[in-house]
Amino acid sequence: MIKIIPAIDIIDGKAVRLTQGDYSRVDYYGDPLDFAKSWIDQGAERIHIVDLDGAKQGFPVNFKTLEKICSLNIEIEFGGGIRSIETLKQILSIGVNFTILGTSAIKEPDFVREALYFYSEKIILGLDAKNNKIAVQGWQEESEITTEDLLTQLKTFGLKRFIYTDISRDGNFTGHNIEKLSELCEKFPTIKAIASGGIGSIQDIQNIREKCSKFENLEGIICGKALYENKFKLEEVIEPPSLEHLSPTPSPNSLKPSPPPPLLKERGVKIKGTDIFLIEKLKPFVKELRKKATQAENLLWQELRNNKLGFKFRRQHLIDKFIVDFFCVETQLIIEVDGEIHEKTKEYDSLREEFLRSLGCKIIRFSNEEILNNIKEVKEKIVFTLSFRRGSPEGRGEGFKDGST
Ligand code: AMZ
Repeated sequence: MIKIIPAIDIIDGKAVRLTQGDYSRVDYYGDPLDFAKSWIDQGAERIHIVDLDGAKQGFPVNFKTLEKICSLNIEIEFGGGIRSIETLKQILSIGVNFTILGTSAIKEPDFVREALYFYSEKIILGLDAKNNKIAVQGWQEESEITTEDLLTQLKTFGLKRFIYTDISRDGNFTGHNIEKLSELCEKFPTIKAIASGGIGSIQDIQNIREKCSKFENLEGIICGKALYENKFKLEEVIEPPSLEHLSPTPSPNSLKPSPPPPLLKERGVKIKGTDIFLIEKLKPFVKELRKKATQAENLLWQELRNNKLGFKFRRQHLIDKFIVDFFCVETQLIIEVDGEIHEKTKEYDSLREEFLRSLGCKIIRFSNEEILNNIKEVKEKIVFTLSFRRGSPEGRGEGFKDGST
């Protein structure tokens, strides 16, 4: 499945878009953190972040902003000003998953080789081209090296991913350079490709999906300005996960597990004893909620209880000071059932979710109707999500007896 990757370019702590990379044609859009949260809410799996000040100056400038986005617990690819192994390590240490190297691929080849030697899975080559020649230093300088030359060189040093941007199309909604992208995907099938630049409509995304469906190495499509200019919403172009290959208990080998999220305890969140007074105060409320459970909640509980899906769930579970509908300790999956009350508590809910996500929890939601009308599909979705979060050692849930259930 090709990921749709929303982009946040940053200048002076603000989310911006340039047109064709020109720093004098800048549109300001607001707080990068707000955009990141909105992309996450709309289902983004990864966010593309560029420090444009950093790309120009040769070292990351908007580090604090990046750190804040990293704390949201979403996969991040980041570039702009990474020119030394020390900077690279610093960027990885704050939780960035992939680092994008552009200028240094041309100007600091030794560093790039070292980076590929130690961190090949975490390096993405930023292949930003004008007339097929690589541009560097915030795209303000052009080199004589072609996209193919650079890919051929770096492939021998273990390059695993590249982002291809046709600078002439960036930020001007003329569609991606699919011809060139296809050529590169075909010529370098072992390197994963991400398309960037030119996306202005849902049709532009559809065109890439259709014309490049044969390339298994096409990993993603970056969308920037089109989202900021409301050409379409991210949630409209993110494909829902396919459930076709699901069996009720997927084998660990049939789906690639992601590394287990650290337990809340490991993240230093004290549950027992955090605020005994508060827990004691909330306990009757928990009981009350259980008594008032809706028909849908009860139906779902019948499916989740007693390890029926292979994982232990708790209901009306207290995490720190928040009560969640259903919680799987091992995978830290929260299932929320939305009812009328959620219409009135939207603001509180989003604060609560932000906090819970920051602890590494994954939240999925269903409406009462969804559960009552199609419990089978609801179950499949839960099993699907669980399968991606499995992989914890036996008995991880042990020791999590916080007295809160
Ligand atoms: O828009 C620009 N002028 C621009 C831009 N988007 N200049 C650089 N960049 C991005 C590249 C890549 O993701 O697309 O910065 C990153 C590379 O930075 P550096 O510092 O490694 O060249």
